[in-house]
Amino acid sequence: MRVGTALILCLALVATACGERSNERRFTLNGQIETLDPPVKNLIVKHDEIKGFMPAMTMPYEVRDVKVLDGLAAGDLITATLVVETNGAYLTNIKKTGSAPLEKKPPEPPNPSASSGFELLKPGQPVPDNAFVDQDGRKRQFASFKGTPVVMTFIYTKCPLPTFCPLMDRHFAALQKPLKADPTLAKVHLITVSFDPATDTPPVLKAHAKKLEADLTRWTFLTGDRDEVDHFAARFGVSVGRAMNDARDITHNLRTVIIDAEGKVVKVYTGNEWTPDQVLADLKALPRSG
Ligand SMILES: [Cu+2]
Repeated sequence: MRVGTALILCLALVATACGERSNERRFTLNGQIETLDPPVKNLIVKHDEIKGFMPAMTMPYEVRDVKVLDGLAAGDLITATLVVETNGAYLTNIKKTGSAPLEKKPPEPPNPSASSGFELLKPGQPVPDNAFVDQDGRKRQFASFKGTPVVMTFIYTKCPLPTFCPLMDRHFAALQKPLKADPTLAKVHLITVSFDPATDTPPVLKAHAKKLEADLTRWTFLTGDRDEVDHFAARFGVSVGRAMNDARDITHNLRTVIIDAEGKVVKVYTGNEWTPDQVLADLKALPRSG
């Protein structure tokens, strides 16, 4: 009897483990290490297209075990396995295949105005009053959000990497509850702007919002004319690259912005390292208005 129970338990555990593994997808990645800081479990890799998953790009990747970085250095050409899970992604089986001089290029211009003709917004400057369309297909001027502090981020719903746009979505979803619970922050509005209007039409954004259990009275999803969205996003340092042969093939960075009730920039977070707690602390530090 006891043996039987134990056996059933074992089988259940094996089944769970298998089930988890089936959510995991593995891809072969070929590229070059651009930056590697051994104490950090993070390396920046410029890599080729991963067929069926993502275009060629340069991105930060995590490793689960720093040991896999032993003997590796910036400039090394590598082949590795990219493991993509529901809520994360990491590199493993990293093998050095050679090395090459690193391409010399500034990582990101501190001010993209030179290339885009648009000045980066500084804290205290007003956010431009761009025209958008929301998840219900309604026209929305950005200025219509004045009166409450706003946390805004930029994404596209087809983003393949769980540590990029989907992480921004998860962070925003996680912010909903503490914002609602804190009377001093209850009015804060969340805005997610998609820079992929070709795919992210209002109905797609609406379905995306539903999947995230977004409370649409406090969280709005916007899109609009592609060039206008690009220009608006560029003012915060967002750069979006699209493949010549397929506009849905997108390479991008991340920016998340805190905007005060008067519609002025307070703070811009770069990358994916900010946490909901940090945003909550920064929102609490805002001077009280009305
Ligand atoms: Cu993305």
